[in-house]
Amino acid sequence: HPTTLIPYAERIKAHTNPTAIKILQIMDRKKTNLAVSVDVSTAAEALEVVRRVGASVCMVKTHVDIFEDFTPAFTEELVRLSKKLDFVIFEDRKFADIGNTVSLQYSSGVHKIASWSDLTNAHSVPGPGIIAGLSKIGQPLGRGLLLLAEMSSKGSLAVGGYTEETFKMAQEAGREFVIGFIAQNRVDKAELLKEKEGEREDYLIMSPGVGLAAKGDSLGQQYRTPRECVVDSGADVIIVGRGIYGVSGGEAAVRDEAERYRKAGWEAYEERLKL
Ligand code: 6AU
Repeated sequence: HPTTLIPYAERIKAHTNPTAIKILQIMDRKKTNLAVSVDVSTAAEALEVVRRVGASVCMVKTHVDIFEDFTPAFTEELVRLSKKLDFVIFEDRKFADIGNTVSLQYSSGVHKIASWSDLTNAHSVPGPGIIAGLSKIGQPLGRGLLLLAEMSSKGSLAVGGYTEETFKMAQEAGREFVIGFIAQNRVDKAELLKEKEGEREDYLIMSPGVGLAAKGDSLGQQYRTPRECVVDSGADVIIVGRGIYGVSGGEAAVRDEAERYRKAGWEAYEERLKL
């Protein structure tokens, strides 16, 4: 795939969305394609994990609706840490409703996601209105959106024609707001990429379901190694949750594990540039 042979730094010029540019700049600057998912049950614990792994990641992914103790103080502190430790914030909200509803869910409620999260994601199942509803809120703020084109879980229905139509929906919407996909493969197939005035269409592929130890969990999650994701399947960013924050051995162990995944992801990226 042509995109996978281009260094992250060189891909910056193919983007106009501020969040996409920021992600690629951070990846290049910190030598990391690792995103850590902090799916712990309290905001306090999540901030502890972020302080430990922040130096090793390009992105911190949250599910703020999991926290028992969510307050706006959490997002204030997360934003402060994102500036201090140089990472992008990704609230993994997986919007899945009509445009009008998702624009309210994105801007309002307790979480006010658009006000603090650089990046979020959405299912394509409702059709292009979901992108229009989210972009109305997020694009003026410089936010970015990923569409879920495939999932890591066993038996996922996001395959074949669904995946292809999701790619086309993103392509139709344009790259001002939709900057890539949650997927297990390069869903932006080379033959579908268009060139406009010499500018390549460039999408960021972010892959969850990554583990160096486990092969899966008891609820259908399936893991691949960083190398399988980045070299074999062409992922740009690897997303790791339990593999990092779930490691036993306390604070230092979590920090070391994040470094181990960062190295594995970066070595895989360097390997694929030589293909
Ligand atoms: O590494 P884990 O299994 O502990 O966590 C994986 C994280 C979770 C999931 O909600 C999320 O990645 N995820 C997603 C995302 C990021 O959208 C899609 C998917 O297909 N599989 C998946 O696990 O926070």
